[in-house]
Amino acid sequence: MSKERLLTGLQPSGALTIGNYIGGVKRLLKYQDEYDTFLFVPDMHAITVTQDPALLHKRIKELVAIYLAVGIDPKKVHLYIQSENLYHANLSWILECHSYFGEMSRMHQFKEKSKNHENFTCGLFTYPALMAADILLYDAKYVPTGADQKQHVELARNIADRFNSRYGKEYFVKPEPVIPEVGARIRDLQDPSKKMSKSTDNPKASVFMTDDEKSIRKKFASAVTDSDGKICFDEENKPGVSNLLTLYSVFTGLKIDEVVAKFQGSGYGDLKNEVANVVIDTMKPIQDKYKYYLESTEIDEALDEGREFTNKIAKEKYEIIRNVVGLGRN
Ligand code: ATP
Ligand code: LTN
Repeated sequence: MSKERLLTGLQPSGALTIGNYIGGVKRLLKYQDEYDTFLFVPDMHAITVTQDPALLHKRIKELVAIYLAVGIDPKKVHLYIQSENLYHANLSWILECHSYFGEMSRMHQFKEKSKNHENFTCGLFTYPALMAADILLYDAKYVPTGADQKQHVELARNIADRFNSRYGKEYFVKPEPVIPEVGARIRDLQDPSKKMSKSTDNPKASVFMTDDEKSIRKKFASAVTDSDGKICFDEENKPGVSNLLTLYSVFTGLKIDEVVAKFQGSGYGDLKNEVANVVIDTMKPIQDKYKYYLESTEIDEALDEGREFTNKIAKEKYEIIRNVVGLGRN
């Protein structure tokens, strides 16, 4: 039996944090064996806000290098760049013409990102139609994302439904969002009331997957804790210490209780030091591979292959849809 299709993308909006690693990238390793997996870099989504062109090129490459370094196998996964496939934008236009201003206006991410700016782009507003195109082009059944993207996948479902019923056939597969069960949410090291995020303004707040040993140690050493000096897990009253315990737990596989027991009688300094050790031990081999891939031809080989393969599939789907809505000659 052929495998079901799963598709996802991570924006190249900055270096990945250890939060992204735990909550996003690591999951992909399991998916690549279980599903027909499409993993792409949504670079066209990135330019909905202003980008430095040279930096964007660099980040796209770095993101692919990280995927390969953690163990994404391009023999199993279709790895490609959104902008190298013109059908995404073409289908996006057709889908925009099958979506409503009202529903787009209700998207939380748009409301959030536009609220403090006078000049936001039209692309920021129509972004969910492009995301729907990314998904519907490939008949993807499952779409793993963070919780903030669930509404966009639901919109893609609604657009698919509307399109199918308007044209009287199941032209598009209705995708399902796959949101991780409330697993470990890694928190900002300087303000543990927030989640650790790659687009932070404070470099001490996030540990990046590519940070060197010295900066990882420094960042954990200056992580905000509290003044009572006791090591116990209490996310509400001791979010900083609980975050460190969570990190130790996910990086070692020990249960939280076991971690708390292990650190009884230790000070915060020991805990921070040990957390830094396990993070460094996990990241070091990934970083070595990352450096290797950045210099190798394997990134281009994987992306060329992904581009060829996905262009064929996307063209077929796009031609059907173009014809169905009455565009061009039939
Ligand atoms: P940005 O700062 O650009 O919004 P982000 O770091 O908040 O990025 P997303 O791009 O929103 O991350 O999410 C990518 C993936 O990483 C998602 O699967 C999300 O669940 C996971 N993720 C992001 N931050 C964390 C975190 N702090 N802890 C656990 N998982 C996380
Ligand atoms: N909007 C997503 C990235 C993204 C995506 C997609 C994810 C663009 N197109 C299609 C899954 C499927 C984000 O910002 N994380």
